[in-house]
Amino acid sequence: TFDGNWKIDRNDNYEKFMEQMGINMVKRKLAAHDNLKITIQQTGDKFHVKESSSFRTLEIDFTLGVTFEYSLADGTELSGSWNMEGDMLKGIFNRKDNGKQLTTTRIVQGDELIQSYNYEGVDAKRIFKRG
Ligand code: MYR
Repeated sequence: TFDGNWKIDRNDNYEKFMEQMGINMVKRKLAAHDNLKITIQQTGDKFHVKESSSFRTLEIDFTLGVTFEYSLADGTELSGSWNMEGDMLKGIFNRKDNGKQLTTTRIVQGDELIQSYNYEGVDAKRIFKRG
């Protein structure tokens, strides 16, 4: 289950990923230490996610398979959806500014939530611990 409070523990290749996304160096440095916390509550195929970081606090509701809009902290707008594939959440989103695809997955492994990202050939991970 994805339910619970998750705190960022470490990143893998996240700066390269943000660079591929076109995010400038100053913002990348800040974002690499954004102190991200997410709280996930799943009810059937509906999810409620609270996100808080040094940039902002917001709450997101989505239903598996249903397209919704999501803005990144830098204002980049995405549109897409999450689906469940076995134990994995798989998200396919498109940037509204250039139409390019960003894919992301979430999986719980042991006591960690691992979120992976791919954009234009660059992969990254952010790894969260319960907290
Ligand atoms: C959620 O489930 O938390 C809300 C929807 C998330 C949509 C996709 C997230 C992609 C985040 C990419 C971060 C990139 C920073 C350059």
